[in-house]
Amino acid sequence: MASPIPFLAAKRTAEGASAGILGAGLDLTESCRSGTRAAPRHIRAASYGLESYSPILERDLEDLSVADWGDVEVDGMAIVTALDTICERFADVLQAGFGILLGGEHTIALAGFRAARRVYPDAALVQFDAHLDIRQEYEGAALTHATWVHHAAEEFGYDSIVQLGIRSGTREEFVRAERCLYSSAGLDIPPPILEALAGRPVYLSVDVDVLDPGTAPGTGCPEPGGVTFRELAMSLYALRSLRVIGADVTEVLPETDPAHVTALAAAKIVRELILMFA
Ligand SMILES: [Mn+2]
Repeated sequence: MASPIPFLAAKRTAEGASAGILGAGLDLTESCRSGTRAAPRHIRAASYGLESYSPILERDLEDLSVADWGDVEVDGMAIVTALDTICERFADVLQAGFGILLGGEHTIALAGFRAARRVYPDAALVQFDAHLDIRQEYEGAALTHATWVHHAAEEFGYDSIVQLGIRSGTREEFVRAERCLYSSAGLDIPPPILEALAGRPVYLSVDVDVLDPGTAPGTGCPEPGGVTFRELAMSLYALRSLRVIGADVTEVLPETDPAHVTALAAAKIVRELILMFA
């Protein structure tokens, strides 16, 4: 396991922290290319390139206490055990306060959402992603980065799931996604859906491939036609009224990330999420 690099002003211990970061470099089921296991380290390293202050939010990480919980060791584990292990550790992070899970492949979002539901039984999932990820199975496997939303829906109900930025999936996936509380190519949540979420704890899952490959080329399954960083950031700011209790940022692939811009985008998303919700 790579030794954790503190995120900006992060402390090493969880005590008294208002937010916690946990790395989960799961890298088992990628279909396009692997390498996401290195992502948590690269995202933490990229955070050194950012100011701790957000001029849009007018808040500073230095006014908060962020704990770095290190990385979950998942090397050599089968997928079921790996997800259980991530869920256990992340539930501890969420018990302590607002939590960020750093991927790793997007499958970790199932562990993240399970942990969220364990701590907050009524939690809803808001997914930013180019892909629906709602296949029933993928290449003969049940638990993969392309099927995790199907599992989340079966375990916790389609009415707990909102999908944004979607621009890829099979015909069957798009039919199944109609059962979700909301599923859209757009990034905005319509007022009635926002209202439905307003009374519930919310877990956010951000796959960096929701961004256009021109903005975030370093990802496992880049999908043309995505949004700019600014557009994604604006839609995250629009969630400020919600009670977001945790989030993941997944699918950074360092080896295809020229100039580390994708890791940098992920780090900035993490900063803004902590400043908004911790
Ligand atoms: Mn995706």
